[in-house]
Amino acid sequence: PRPLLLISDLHLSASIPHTVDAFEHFIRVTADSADSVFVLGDLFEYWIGDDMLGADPFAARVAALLHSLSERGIALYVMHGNRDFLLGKRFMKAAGAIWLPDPFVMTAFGARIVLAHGDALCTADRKYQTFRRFARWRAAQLLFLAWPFRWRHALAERMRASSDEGRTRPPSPLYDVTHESVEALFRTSHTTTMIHGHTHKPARHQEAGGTRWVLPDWDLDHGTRRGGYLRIDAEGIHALPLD
Ligand code: OKV
Ligand code: MN
Repeated sequence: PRPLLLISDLHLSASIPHTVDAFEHFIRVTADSADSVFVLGDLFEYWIGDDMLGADPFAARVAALLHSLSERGIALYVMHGNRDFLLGKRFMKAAGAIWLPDPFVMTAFGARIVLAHGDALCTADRKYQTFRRFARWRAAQLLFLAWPFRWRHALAERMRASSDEGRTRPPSPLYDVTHESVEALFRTSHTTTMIHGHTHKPARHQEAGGTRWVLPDWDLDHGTRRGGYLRIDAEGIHALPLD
């Protein structure tokens, strides 16, 4: 049986060409022998509506690249992240993807595994959780999506600029998952294995009576070579670097 591959937090945009190249290699070469590819959120740096597919050639190019997976018989599953939670039906169709709710429990090689983006687990960051509740509200989304494209683009630019300013180094524990939320997700999902991204701190933790795998973010454009993926096969779960 072929392996499952999981990635997250690529934050793709036309302004990070080396990361885009690494992603293209992953889809064309690394994933070629896989059963399926799971994207656990934040594939894109931002997403302001599926009309980006018509307005932004970069968005259309990524969707077409993803579509090559289903054409080769490789299933593609896409979960929303905190940045691209407006990815909708039109994108999923263009990418040949199946949308996954967050959290999602799957059975792989006989094991129950809970998948999540990870932002909902960062419950110490009250300010972010308030934004999340508001922006995931159906009415707020429909109102935002009804705005002209250039207004949405301008708001997104401003929000991203102010979020970059607020970034702390070293990252504050405020932006990591809390033990209580991890424990609660293990309990409610009846699992002892969890995979998520978002925190940009790739690791394998033994905690709350389970194993918690954290996916790496990708960045090959700032003098860095961050990135990688998880592979699940009959042998278990393994963290792998990019080729
Ligand atoms: C996404 C984040 C920018 C973090 C706005 C309703 C509102 C959706 C939206 C606008 C912004 C997504 C969709 C983006 C996430 C940022 C900066 C920081 C921490 C509304 C529904 F408010 F107008 F009603 N948005 N975009 N950030 O640019 O992709 O997650 S985004
Ligand atoms: Mn994220």
